[in-house]
Amino acid sequence: MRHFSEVDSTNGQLKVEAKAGNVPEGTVFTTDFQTNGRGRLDRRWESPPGQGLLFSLLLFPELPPDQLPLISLMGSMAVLDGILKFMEEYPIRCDALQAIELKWPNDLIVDGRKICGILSETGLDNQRRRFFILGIGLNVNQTSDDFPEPLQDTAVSLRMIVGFDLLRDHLLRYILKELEECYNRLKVEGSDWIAPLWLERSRYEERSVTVMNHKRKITGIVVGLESNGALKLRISGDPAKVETIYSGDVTSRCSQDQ
Ligand code: BT5
Repeated sequence: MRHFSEVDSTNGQLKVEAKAGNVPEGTVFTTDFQTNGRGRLDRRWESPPGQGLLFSLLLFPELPPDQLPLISLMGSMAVLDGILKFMEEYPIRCDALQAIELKWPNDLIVDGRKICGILSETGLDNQRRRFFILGIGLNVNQTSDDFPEPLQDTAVSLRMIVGFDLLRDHLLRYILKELEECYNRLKVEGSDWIAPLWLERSRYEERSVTVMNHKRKITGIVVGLESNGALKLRISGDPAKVETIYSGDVTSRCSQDQ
């Protein structure tokens, strides 16, 4: 584990080291502040100094490239379990944590507000081995005012849910333990369990969702996930048509009876 008090992006730094073959599988880069925290599609991840968890984990998964998105789904489940197990250590019961939900493909949300985002990146090292970087940003101790203006209505932190500050280092340890357990399961059992488990835990099946995919808005009912994690939608207005969505942003999700 390497900690930076400040860095441009933990994903960016880890990618440089991974490409050069300088770092082994399992390496974690963490920081208190990113000057250029990155989201997907050149978006930014904003986190004021010392309040969130910002880290990147290096893996060398033995999966075909089209299966790699499963690692992001696995990562979001591991982060959620890490949070829940960490909070079990606190003497106070926080039922509000049950409101944390998985959002396809890479987020955790609470009442529609984002609490965690994942940026997955791959590349080849100097021996042409494919590496995978799982970059995780989790809002921990921010108050609403700590988020920049445009995020104040769309972002939330653990502190805002439970009402008190949390020990970020301990939380990180819990999350890394969950990630390690999931990754070991992936190595032993293969990846078949990830998509069904994610679908069950997200309760996405049979729900109506709207996805923005390359500026195209697609609304439909979730009929499942492909084995590689892609979303299968029965398109609204054309029930015979099932479309597979490989990337995008879910912009709304209704329950079955809405
Ligand atoms: C993500 O992208 O959600 C992936 C974020 C990954 C961040 C981690 S931090 C450690 C590692 N190093 C990096 O440089 N990155 C990773 P995306 O789905 O594209 O969402 C980005 C959008 O989320 C932004 O455009 C904002 O609207 C919103 N956002 C930015 N910061 C946020 C925050 N702290 N909380 C909630 N939403 C945020």
